[in-house]
Amino acid sequence: MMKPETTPHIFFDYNRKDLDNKTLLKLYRGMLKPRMIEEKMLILLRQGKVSKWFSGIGQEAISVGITAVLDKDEYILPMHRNLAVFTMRDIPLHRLFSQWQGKANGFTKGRDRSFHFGTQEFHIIGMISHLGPQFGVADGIALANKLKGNNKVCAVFTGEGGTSEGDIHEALNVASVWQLPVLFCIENNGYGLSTPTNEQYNCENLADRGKGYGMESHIIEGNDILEVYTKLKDLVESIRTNPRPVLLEFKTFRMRGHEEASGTKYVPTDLIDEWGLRDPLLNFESYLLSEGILSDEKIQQFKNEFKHEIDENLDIAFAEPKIESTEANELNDVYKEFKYQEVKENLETENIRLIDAISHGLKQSMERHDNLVIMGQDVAEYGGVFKITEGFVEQFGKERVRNTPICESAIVSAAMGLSINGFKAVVEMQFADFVTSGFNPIINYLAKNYYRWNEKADVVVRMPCGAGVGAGPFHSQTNEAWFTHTPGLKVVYPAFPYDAKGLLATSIEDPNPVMFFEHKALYRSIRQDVPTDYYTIPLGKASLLKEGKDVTIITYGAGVHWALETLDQNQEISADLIDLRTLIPLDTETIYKSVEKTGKVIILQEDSLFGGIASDISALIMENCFEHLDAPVKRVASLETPVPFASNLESAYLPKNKFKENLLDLLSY
Ligand SMILES: Cc1ncc(C[n+]2csc(CCOP(=O)(O)OP(=O)(O)O)c2C)c(N)n1
Repeated sequence: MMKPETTPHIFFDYNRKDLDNKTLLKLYRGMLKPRMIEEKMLILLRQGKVSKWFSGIGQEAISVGITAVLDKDEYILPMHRNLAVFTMRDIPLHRLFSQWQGKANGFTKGRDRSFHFGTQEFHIIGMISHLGPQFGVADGIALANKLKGNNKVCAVFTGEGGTSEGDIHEALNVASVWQLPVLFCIENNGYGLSTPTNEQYNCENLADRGKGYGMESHIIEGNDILEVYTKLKDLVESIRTNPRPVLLEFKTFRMRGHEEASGTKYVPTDLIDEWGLRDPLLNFESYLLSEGILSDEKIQQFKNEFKHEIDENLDIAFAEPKIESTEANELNDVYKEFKYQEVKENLETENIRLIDAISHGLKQSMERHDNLVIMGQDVAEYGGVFKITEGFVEQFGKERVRNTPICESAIVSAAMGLSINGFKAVVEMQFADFVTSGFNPIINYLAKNYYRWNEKADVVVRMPCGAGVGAGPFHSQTNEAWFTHTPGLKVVYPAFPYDAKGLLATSIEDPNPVMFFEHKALYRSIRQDVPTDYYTIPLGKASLLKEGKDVTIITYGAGVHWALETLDQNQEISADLIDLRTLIPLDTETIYKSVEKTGKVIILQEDSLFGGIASDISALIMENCFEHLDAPVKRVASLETPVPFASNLESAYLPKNKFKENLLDLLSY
């Protein structure tokens, strides 16, 4: 709350309510420490000892107030101006300093910068550069809290610029529909990187948007520490007993540049002066002095204490050597170690379709892992558009089989949050094509998280894919190459019911993110005898479906069935037929062994040619088996066009028909 100009040195009309002096001093010290760290960082920056700095000077009251009201085991998801969140959780300063210098005692082994890290120890989940996904991750963490029934609250931050991102809208909507206990905190500090609020949004207050989401919202004077603290304290207590999301807009101001190098030339100086009068630390200091709670000696004592702590910890960080690593070490941290446990199949089988195998496998995984949650559009009562989850709600309940709004990005982010807070998630893309709308968190969050700060992303994304069903450009793509290119993801692509069931079980067991491709044209056309109980198949092992001597055929998905058909109709061809089953990790051993035997290779892929996995397999063979080759490696793939709708155009697009011709060409080389 602002005070009329009666007391010139104190801008705010502070109301301490029933807060004791100890609490007031804790809040003061909470703001003083990050301010002093920042001032030191600005000096180090000028000396070239720190490479980049995002300043939160002038915004400390928000981080301090929120962190002070939450319990230490309640998750906070800060952004780049929330140093006080880290200091309030008592992270040893030398670890923060090491993090900023890219050293081993930081939180990312030198792999990510500044505040881009999380730490389970301190229940802080740091940002990724893309800003928006944080809100969805908070949804997932809060959903896990709700499912555990632990009455915990989770707080997540964004700047007002970030609120323009679709991820933010999606996550707010999901939180409201699911009534998730999250404090969504917008720090409205006047500017994005350089963009003022009137070029960022066109409503009076961002808190007004709460109404549109069906969500309680409040505007809070972000520089008045007592207003922040007391309002948040009441809210958090109320959310703990009545779980719900709340949208908070904190009015504040960014006193320095976006980062130090970018300056503040575009900010009118009178604005900086005006907000300087509202400095949260100096105002509160004056107030405490005027109330006799603080004295000049006490201030000096606190400052000496913090200066000593900062200097001592800086010495530790500076003394730490530069980080060293090896290629093997770096590669070793792309995936979390997963000790595959074989679950043997039972003898009883049932003759079922690919779609049934996936459904049965998924159901048995739900029975096995009571922390597994399925999320997707129309997956609950309706059973999903392909009916894979039909009957699941009756067996597992709506909490674990969740219909989602149409918002792939927020749901993938929420899956990440579930994983952080102890759950496993399977996300069903209604069609693999729609993964484009959830691309950002898959590529930037799920895939990179383990490498960045060794936190797993225990998520499987199910991808009903592929052409041959007359579904046109937006319901037919087989887009595995977008993911095989991204380190950190595993990519599984079965062609048979037996494989699909066992590989899905393993994918769900595996704590790493798995993109699980399911070919729609095979769903109902391919049957097999499949063991009735739960069993696993290891990822990264191809299967040799046929053995021959003249040529190696490498393929996966629908291609396997096209190759089988071709070989069936041309019994004279003696071929090794390799069904890859898993694209990442790729079973190069089986590939090389076969190529060394046959000397000729044809790779068949349903996706269009350029940049597909066939090209990489071809390159690997050239590099590793060149001496054994009797002919150039041949790749056969779809036309370089989008997938057309009309059936004759679609057949002409797909490589099925030209496969035989290419195979015969190769054999006669
Ligand atoms: C998706 C994405 N687009 C652009 C950027 C570049 N960028 C980083 S921070 C920023 C401004 C953020 O403004 P705001 O959310 O208001 O936070 P503030 O920095 O003001 O605290 C921009 C444009 C980014 N990191 N991610």
